[in-house]
Amino acid sequence: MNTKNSMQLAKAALILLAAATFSSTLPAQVVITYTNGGASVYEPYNSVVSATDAANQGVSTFGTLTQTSGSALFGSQLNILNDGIVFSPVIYGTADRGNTAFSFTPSDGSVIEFTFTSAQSVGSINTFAMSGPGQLRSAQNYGLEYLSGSNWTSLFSSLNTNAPGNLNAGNTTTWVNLDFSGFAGGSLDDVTALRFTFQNVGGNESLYREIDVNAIPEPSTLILLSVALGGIILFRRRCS
Ligand SMILES: [Ca+2]
Ligand SMILES: [Ca+2]
Repeated sequence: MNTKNSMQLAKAALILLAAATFSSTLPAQVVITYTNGGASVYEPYNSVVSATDAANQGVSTFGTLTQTSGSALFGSQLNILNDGIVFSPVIYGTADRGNTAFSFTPSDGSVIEFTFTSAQSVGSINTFAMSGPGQLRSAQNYGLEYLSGSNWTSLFSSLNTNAPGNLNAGNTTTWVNLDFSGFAGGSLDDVTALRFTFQNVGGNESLYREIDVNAIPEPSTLILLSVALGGIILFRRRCS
């Protein structure tokens, strides 16, 4: 190969490397989907939600759920958010699906934090709200941040209240899905805490019923270390 060809090859390799570096540094997008049943169709009584997700009460990965700012309105309760139930006619009766006693109803600007007992690899999050017929209370709006190491990072500052089914377009959104599969490796990694900031919907009347965090624990540094040590020992044995 002559010098000119070598130079052209090197140049092409540099362009490819730059393109690869650029594409790998593009910001990942959280894909947000709003589920609704259609006009005047509300969350069914027997909603499919998880009682075993990473943030559920009694699951080993769940650390704490605390409200760090604002208040729970109308006699609502924070621990409704991770008991595995959107609504149960057996437990609550069918008289009023919009009953605030069976919800967490945050004041405008309320902040809650989930912590985990170990770093999590988060694939998706589902948030559920519920209302009685003709009410605004199933509409949702919040911002989301996550903690990795000692750094909080904002994923988005608010939901789209004009999305089909949300506040300004039918009021029947009851299920919001946050999909992190666009992130490197297909998940949002090294998450030790999540912070939700709730915004005013319908005069602070969103009746949140459940937050499901679908995640798996990160491989511990101990496992990584033992794998690395095993590799070194194997390499030395093969070389000797
Ligand atoms: Ca759950
Ligand atoms: Ca619940």
